Amino acid sequence: MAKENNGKDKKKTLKQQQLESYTEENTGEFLTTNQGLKVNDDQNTLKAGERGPSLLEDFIMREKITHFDHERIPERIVHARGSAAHGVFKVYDNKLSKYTRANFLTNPSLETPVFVRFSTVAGSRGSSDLARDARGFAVKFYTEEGNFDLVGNNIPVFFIQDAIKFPDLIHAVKPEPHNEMPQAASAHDTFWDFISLMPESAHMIMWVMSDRAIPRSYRMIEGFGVHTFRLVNAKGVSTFVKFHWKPLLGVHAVAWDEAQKISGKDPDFHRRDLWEAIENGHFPEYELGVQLVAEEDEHKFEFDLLDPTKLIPEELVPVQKIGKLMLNRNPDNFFAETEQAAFHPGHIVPGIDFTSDPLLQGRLFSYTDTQLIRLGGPNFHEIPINRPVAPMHNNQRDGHMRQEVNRGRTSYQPNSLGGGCPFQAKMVEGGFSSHAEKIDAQKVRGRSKSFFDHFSQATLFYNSQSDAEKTHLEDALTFELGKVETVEIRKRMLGILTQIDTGLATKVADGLGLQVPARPEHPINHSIPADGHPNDYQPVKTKSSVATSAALSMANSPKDTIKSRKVAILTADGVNAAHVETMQKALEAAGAAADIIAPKLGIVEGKSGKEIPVKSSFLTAASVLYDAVYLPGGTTALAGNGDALHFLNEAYRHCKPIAADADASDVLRSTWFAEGETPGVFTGNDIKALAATFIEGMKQHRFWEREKMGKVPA
Ligand code: HDE
Repeated sequence: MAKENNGKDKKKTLKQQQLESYTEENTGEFLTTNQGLKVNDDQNTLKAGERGPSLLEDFIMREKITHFDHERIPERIVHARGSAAHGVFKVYDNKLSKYTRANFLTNPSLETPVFVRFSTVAGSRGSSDLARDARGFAVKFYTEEGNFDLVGNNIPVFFIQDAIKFPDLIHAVKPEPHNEMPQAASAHDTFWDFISLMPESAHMIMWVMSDRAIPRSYRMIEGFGVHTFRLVNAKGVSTFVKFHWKPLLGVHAVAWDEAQKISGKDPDFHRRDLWEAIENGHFPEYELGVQLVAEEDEHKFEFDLLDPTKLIPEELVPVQKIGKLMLNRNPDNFFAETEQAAFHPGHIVPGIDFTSDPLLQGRLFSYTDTQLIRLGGPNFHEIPINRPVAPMHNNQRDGHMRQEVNRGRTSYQPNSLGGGCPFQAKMVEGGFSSHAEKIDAQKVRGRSKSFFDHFSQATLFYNSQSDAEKTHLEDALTFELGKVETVEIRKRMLGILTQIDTGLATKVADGLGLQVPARPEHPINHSIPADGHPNDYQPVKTKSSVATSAALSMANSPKDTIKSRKVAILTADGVNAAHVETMQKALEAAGAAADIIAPKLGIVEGKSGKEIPVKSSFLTAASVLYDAVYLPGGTTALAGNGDALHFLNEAYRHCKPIAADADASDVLRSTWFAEGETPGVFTGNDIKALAATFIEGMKQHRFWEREKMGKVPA
């Protein structure tokens, strides 16, 4: 595959240069202890005689084993499973300088190094990438004014409105405490018990039950900052902002049946996809977008900008694209970089500030706290991946694993012995100063009434989905609640669904063999505090001023490229080698990769005698690992090959584009879908024309309308 742009040849970013000073390579070197002592045998312990006991004196063995014993650190309590890459961010122009003094958002000549980590939320470090779950999208910008972390998700809203509920939410979704099952799955009683008692999660539930929760690739997800933040300009004027990432490849998902199968065939599917794309020069790209709301417009919406269970429909405030992120380098070492990266929504730079969103406020505490236990002490900012490229100088000292050797006598302020250094920076000198938000309030442990509409945007999301997306959402809810054993919880969830859409509730109830409960006149809220008056906490449904929003449906995502998609070419001896070559060339010219699959490894011999090297056999390949399938003519042998027929049937079931030479009909006749014309199945003997139609079909990603014809038993 052609390398479009080799990140390694480009000028090294400041961060890359910094990281390189910490790298180590063994090539051509002697083996040493950690003290630099050359070792002449690290395969045999020092013993009292060849058959005698090992000696305590053996410092080489002790050092090797001691280090090994301490290799593991606690995994992240959430987002434990992740993959990351280095890249760069560049803003398009200086238009945002009206709103922010952040240099990296206003200076188009700056290329800011970034490190981006994608993750699932609930599963452990070794769990499958394809779990039904939200995805983390955490970006660390190493700006010249300090690190800015945009620690977002691929879903623009969250389950809860207040950080104090986060431990409850996570305890409910994680494997159940008595038997530690199920791994990386929300389809179990404790999760739905919690959710069915938590009406504020209704909107988020629509998103995590949608196909957004089973992405095709990390390169094909959106990202959202979720909370409303502030941009602050040089005059101190603040503007509310929501951050968005939009992938250039569009937003695409897999089918749920496929996701479950990928989890077995290749649990590293997303990790591998990201790694390979970058190695092959298909650098993932995302545009950064902002929705801006003037301070004086804070209360003009039917929802509260501080409520993290709400989004701002793009129909009300358009997303302005302001810059582009490109991921162009894989990490050198997973542990040193991906695992030790410490993100924090509280890492901000001048020109960006927080709002009082109660979820964000709690996060500002949690992220440093969690690193103290996970990375082992207060000096985690000195780990190479976490170091800013901006200089660090302060009076913080000592602690476990301190790296910096601070010179001088003074580590306090004010001082005269150290010349008053380090100096505090005025705003004009780049000093950060918190936005002077006026607050005049009484202390209360409670919530604003403006947070009480839990259902309108859940309905907006549902109404904005395509027919296929609606069906997938209904199926997902039926699946998840079907795994719940406590019937009362299923019923309570149906009660919540009636408040979102009675049609949806009816379909799910039908699948569960239950009656749809009557839609309550007043929406229920089971989470009323013991000392609260029930009416004080009743959810209210406000009429949304937007009926449907195009941006909420993946069906409206750009579908104009097949770059980096994977195509399986099914072959057997006697195959039409000329057609294989033409198809392969056409696909590669469009940026896709085409793999030759055959009954066994080695080579297949074309009818012309041409030998074609085989990439995978049916034993190691699987249709779920590909985006599309091509079946050339001359493959009659596959008509009697169960693995090949399963491959085709399964690709058909998952609504993938399939191209076949007209004279491959002997094989097609043996598949489930042989009869008649169906969407996304392309046949013909003019190979160039077939390749062109196939490529156009692949741009559509999936032909979901096929599902209406019934499921293929594959
Ligand atoms: Fe997190 N979250 N979170 N979160 N979060 C963590 O920090 C937390 C929330 C998100 O790739 C932890 O370093 C609380 C929303 C991402 O390393 C922890 C609350 C959003 C990542 C933590 C939230 C996120 C984390 C675990 C509710 C989307 C992975 C390890 C108030 C905007 C970052 C760590 C990475 C990780 C706490 C809610 C995104 C425990 C208390 C909302 C992408 O600090």
